[in-house]
Amino acid sequence: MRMSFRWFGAQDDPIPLQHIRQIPGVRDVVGALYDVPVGEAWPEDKIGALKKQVEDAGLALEVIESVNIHDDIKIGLPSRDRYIDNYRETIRRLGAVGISVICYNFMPVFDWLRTELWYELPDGSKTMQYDRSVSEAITPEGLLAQYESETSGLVLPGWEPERLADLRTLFTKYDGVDATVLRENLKYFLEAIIPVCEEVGISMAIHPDDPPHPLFGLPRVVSNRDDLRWILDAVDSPNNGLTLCTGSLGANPDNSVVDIVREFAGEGRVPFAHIRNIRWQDEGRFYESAHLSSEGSLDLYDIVKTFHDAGFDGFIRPDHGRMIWGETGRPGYGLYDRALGASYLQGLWEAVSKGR
Ligand code: DNO
Ligand code: MN
Repeated sequence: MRMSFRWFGAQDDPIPLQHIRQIPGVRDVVGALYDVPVGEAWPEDKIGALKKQVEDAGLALEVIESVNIHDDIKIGLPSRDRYIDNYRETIRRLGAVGISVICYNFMPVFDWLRTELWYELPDGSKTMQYDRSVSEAITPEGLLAQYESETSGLVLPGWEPERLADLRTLFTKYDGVDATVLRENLKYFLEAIIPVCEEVGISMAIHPDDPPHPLFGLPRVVSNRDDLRWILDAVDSPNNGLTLCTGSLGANPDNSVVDIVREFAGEGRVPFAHIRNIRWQDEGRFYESAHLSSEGSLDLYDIVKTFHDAGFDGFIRPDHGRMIWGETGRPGYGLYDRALGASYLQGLWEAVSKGR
């Protein structure tokens, strides 16, 4: 297991690499380029510069999160082939500098979604919350405006204003794209890129839908065990893998995260894991708790033990954390609670691996 930490780059992340380096046990950074428009091939010089920055700080860069997928690929438009070619080129260039895992998602239009970015817990910490009844009542434009005002200009990944500028047109393009079509389009994409991954030694790692159900009338096909099974079988290659995000899958109480870990990590199809906790509230509501089992609804001991017993040797990162100790900035991605998460997860791992 290699413990990693997500970093949004020198321009966008208030957390310097030097601080990440000081978190015990963290030697790997999960990074990305944030200034390349979705669909374009990532320039070699920018990839090289990112890698150099990370290495100069005494850390390693082997995991990219995310290389996002152009909506035309998800919709299945004829223009997808050009975007897929660009994606293949990006994979080759990332492979050339030693990247081994690419995280991505296949959610139409949006990435992860929360209805409350600054939900206050009884201890005064702030966290993100999701309330299904709110997401069913609000328009996507309404939510976008709320995010813009609540993040004081910080752009959340997957919510880039330029891509969302013409949200209605984008939605219209999805007319007729139901779950079956979306799935076939994912398969078409995987069939085109996995051979390149096999050539250059990269594992693709699809991130589950977050939250794991359809939104705004758009389908979602990466929400539960059967979805994951379908994706891995669609292109049955060790390079076609998962980002097993426990908080995303665990948001649906019907998903047994432990069973999902046992099955897919056991098959060696999980190159990357996001391990975090969430707390189910009443029907359709949850918030992102601290990582500890006692703070949330998922048993992180069981989850870590199952990863361990499955022989998991991929990358782990803590995922969204709370904002604590007066910290402000990017919701979910403060330094302190994620650092506590990284330490806790490593403590569990050590206990499980030494325990009898
Ligand atoms: C949610 C987070 C997401 C994730 C992207 C992957 O659980 O981990 O921001 O990174 O959806 O593409
Ligand atoms: Mn995640």
